[in-house]
Amino acid sequence: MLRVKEAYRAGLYAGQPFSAPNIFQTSSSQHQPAGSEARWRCRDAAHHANEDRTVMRLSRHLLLFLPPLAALALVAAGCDVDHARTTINPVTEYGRAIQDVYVQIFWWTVAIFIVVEGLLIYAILKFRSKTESHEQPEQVHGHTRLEIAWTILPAVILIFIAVPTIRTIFAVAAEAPAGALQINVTGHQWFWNFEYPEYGIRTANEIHVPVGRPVDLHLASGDVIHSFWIPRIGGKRDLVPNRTNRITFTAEKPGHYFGQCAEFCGASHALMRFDLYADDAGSFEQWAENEKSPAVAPEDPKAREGATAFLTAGCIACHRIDGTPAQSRIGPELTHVGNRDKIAAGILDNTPENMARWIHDPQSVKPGALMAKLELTDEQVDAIVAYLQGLK
Ligand code: HEC
Ligand SMILES: [Cu+2]
Repeated sequence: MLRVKEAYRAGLYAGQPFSAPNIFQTSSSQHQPAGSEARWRCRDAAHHANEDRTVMRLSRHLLLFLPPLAALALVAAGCDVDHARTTINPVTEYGRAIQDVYVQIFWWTVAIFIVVEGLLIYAILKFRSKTESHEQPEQVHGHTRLEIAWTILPAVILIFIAVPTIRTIFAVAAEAPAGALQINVTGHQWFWNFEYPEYGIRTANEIHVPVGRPVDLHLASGDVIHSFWIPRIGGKRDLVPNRTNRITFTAEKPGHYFGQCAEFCGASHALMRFDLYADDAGSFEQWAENEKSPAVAPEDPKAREGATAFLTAGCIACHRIDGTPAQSRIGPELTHVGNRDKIAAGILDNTPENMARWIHDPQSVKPGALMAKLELTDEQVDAIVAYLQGLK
């Protein structure tokens, strides 16, 4: 009987609670004394239990490899050559303020990890079973001092995390400094319009800022809630209908920074991108000078044909080209669309082929796009493309 119990325990400890009670039942239901057959079965069960323990030991070794493998996968994922979308390499004081909190919390969690894992490993080694006995260890319930400690300690850690977090929340919500460059941003399904009141500039999907000068973004929405996010500049901040939110930052390094709407806003939310260029002061002024001038009437005959088609085919219902009768602001501003690197809110390179494809069938590029698909001949589209590409 003792052996049966042992086998039962062995089976149970090997994670086999079902096989062992079976043996127990067989031997008792048949009212057999610990006879030969029962003993044979028990030995068999103990043997299986041993085998199971070997398997478990093996799988435990395999488990040991999991953390390094996961770490390797993470490192490999970090090897992405395109760092345009990283938040941990900020180029503004705004981004750095957020990064600083992130780094502080990171080190707090590293310390907590080391302490907790250290205690765990210590306990595993110190209190592991040193004999083959499978007796239950002494069970401990309640330890007032320990319970007080593990309630107070996390509270203290939370305070250490909360103080810099709240301080940063207030710091990044501060008013823009005097002399900041104001840019009004309007999010639409699924593109961005930008307005520079100081320069009288209106543009879309491509935003230029001068390095070293504070920028004061006024964020509004034309329809639903969007979120302005340029990972390397900082963010995110929502664009809420009937409300103006603000972001202020100073770009510290010239460069091209990738932006993306960060709040689900409908079918093509993932295709609502934009680009920020931080220019040195000279090239910013040059860009601004060009942007604020009205569109120049084309001379090339095909482009002239395109200009007429643009005004008559229905495009003016939604688009604005400064210096022409097209003055609607439902769609993106097109006054200098030929100068932009991308079209369709960062989705397509601004090539004549892509622009023709877009005008022919916007919804095939961007599901649900709110630009009308007009019935135009290939010649009309080619002429319009020649016109728009010439709007430098
Ligand atoms: C019903 C309104 C509407 C009409 C009509 C319309 N568009 Fe658009 N257009 C839009 C909207 C909205 C977008 C932005 C789509 C997006 O990116 O999601 C757009 C985007 C564009 C873009 C890309 C701009 C950029 O910077 O991303 C071009 C080019 C364009 N339209 C040209 C035209 C031409 C040419 C016509 C006439 C054949 C036309 N549109 C007619 C609403 C319209
Ligand atoms: Cu959006």
